[in-house]
Amino acid sequence: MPELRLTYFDIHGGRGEPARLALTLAGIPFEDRRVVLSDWRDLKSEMPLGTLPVLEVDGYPLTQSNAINRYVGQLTGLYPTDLWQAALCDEILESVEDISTQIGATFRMSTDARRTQRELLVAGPIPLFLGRLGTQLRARGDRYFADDRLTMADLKVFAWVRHLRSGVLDHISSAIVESCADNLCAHQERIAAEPAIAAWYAERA
Ligand SMILES: N[C@@H](CCC(=O)N[C@@H](CS)C(=O)NCC(=O)O)C(=O)O
Repeated sequence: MPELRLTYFDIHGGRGEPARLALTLAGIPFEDRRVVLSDWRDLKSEMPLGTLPVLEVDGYPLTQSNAINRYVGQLTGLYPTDLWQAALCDEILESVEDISTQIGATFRMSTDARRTQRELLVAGPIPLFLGRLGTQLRARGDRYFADDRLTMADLKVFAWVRHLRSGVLDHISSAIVESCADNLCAHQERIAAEPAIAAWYAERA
């Protein structure tokens, strides 16, 4: 097994969380390097693309969260080996990335611009996406997004939905998921109840 160090912000959720959870579920040791915002300015220039997450594999850095998710997914057995199921898994990884990018851009805005932009997202793109994601989950059996079992796609959706429901995003109601796609809430709660995941968050409450 390679030596792994995953660098990401010291938050619950976000782009680094699916890889943290996958490695934890599989019991694969890794260094969970957490960056506090006050240290980020100095660290940013050391990162290959100036962004996080970064996974170092035997000292070699890998950027781009979904590249990390696919690599970690294969390492942990949480990425489908069947080509079609892998494509379905990728579809979800990339869809969540699209909407996360839109929300992520609001963090860099002024207070007023952030409010306006988040209100625009709440008025259209977020509910639309949640509804469609819920429909996809239902069409695939209403438990998992690909391969009839837990994969990186589920962990990516889980981390995003958990973040939305936590209420930490100003101007985005924590009830938005429930009102658009309650099956996504059930999906999130089911994954949260996995013993290794429940223990992970209990330790970091
Ligand atoms: N497409 C990249 C986006 C990376 C990204 O924007 N990461 C955010 C955190 S989730 C970041 O590093 N923000 C701090 C910055 O850009 O200075 C990926 O998927 O990894």
